[in-house]
Amino acid sequence: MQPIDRIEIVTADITTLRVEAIVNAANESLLGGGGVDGAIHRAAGPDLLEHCKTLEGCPTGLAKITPAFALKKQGIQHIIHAVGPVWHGDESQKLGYTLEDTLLASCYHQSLTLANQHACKSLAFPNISTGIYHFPKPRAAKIAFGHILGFLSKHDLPEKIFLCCFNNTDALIIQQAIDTREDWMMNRKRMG
Ligand code: AR6
Repeated sequence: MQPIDRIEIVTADITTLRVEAIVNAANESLLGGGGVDGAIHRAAGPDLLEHCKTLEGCPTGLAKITPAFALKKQGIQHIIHAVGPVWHGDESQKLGYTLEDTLLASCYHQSLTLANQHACKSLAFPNISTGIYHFPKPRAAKIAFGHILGFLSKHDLPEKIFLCCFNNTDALIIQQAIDTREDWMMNRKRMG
C-alpha cells in the first residue's frame, strides 16, 4: 500500500475513535487544559492526571506516552501527549523557516516515533497547535501531512494514520494540503 493510502481524514471527537493510540495536543505541564487536551483527560478519567503528574512535564516539540486508562474500554491503548508550539511566527516566512514550523514538525515526528516503538497499528492525530495556540491552519496542515507521509514511507508502523478534525472546515483544509502536495508530486514526475 502506498504511504498516502495509509492516511485518512476523519471528522470526529478524537476520544470516540477506535484506534490503538491517540495524540493529545498538550501543554508543557502535561497536567491538562482546554480543547482536545480537556476532552482527552475527561474521557480517560482522573487516573490519567495522576499518571501525568509523575512525568515532570514535557518541552515544546517533544512528546510523552501514557496508558489510555478509561479509554482502554474502547480499544485505545496509549495516549501520546505532544506539546505543540504557540504561534508567534510570521506567515510571510517560507514554510519550514520559522521556529514554530520546526517545533510542530518535531511534534509529529516524536509522536510517530513513539507509536512505532510501541508497535501501534493505528494512530489518530488532532490538528496540533491550531486551536488555543493559533498556528495558522493551512500551514500546520502542510507540515503535518508532509511529515507523516515522510515517516510512513520509511516505516511499516503505524499502518494507518487518522487525521482527526473537529469539524468539516478543518477537514477541508487538510484535504487541500494533501491535494496541493499531490499536484506538486505529479508535476515533479512529469518533469522527470
Ligand atoms: N477531538 C478532536 N479535535 C479537537 C477536539 C476533540 N475532542 N477538541 C478540540 N479539537 P487545541 P492547541 C481540535 O486548542 O492549539 C490546551 O489547553 C481543535 O478544533 O485543543 O495545540 C492545552 O492544554 C483544534 O483544531 O490545542 C494547551 O494549553 C485542535 O483540536 C493548548 O490547549 C487543537 O486545538 C494547546 O493548544
